[in-house]
Amino acid sequence: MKILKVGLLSLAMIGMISINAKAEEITVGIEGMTCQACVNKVTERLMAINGIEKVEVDLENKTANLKVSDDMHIPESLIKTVITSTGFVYTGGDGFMDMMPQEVQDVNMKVEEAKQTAENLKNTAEETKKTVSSFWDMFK
Ligand SMILES: [Cu+2]
Repeated sequence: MKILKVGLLSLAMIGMISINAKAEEITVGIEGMTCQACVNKVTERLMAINGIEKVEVDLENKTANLKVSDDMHIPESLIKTVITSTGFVYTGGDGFMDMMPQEVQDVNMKVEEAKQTAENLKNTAEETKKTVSSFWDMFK
């Protein structure tokens, strides 16, 4: 039973330290949508793009928020093409990785990696503390 407890704690630790890269979040402007059918059409076409996980269209504000899968980058030109070919007007976007110069992208990636490493180290330290304290609890 005690061995099982230690085993479960170790599994929990492994789960905590798995790498989880930050997903790209994009906001785009779309002109020409007039009703829910337009919203559905835009949502459907954008969802068909490989790497897009979630689409939230705001009819009133004429925007769409796109959640991109981890480690995937969606070029602005692709979104523009899809929106235009669906019959609407692309009015610009925010959050695309390809809008930034390569040097900025590289620095951003390094910062994200460093943040993740720091977070992982913190989690590992906390879990080790918990494991050690649970270990001693078993002898109480
Ligand atoms: Cu419509």
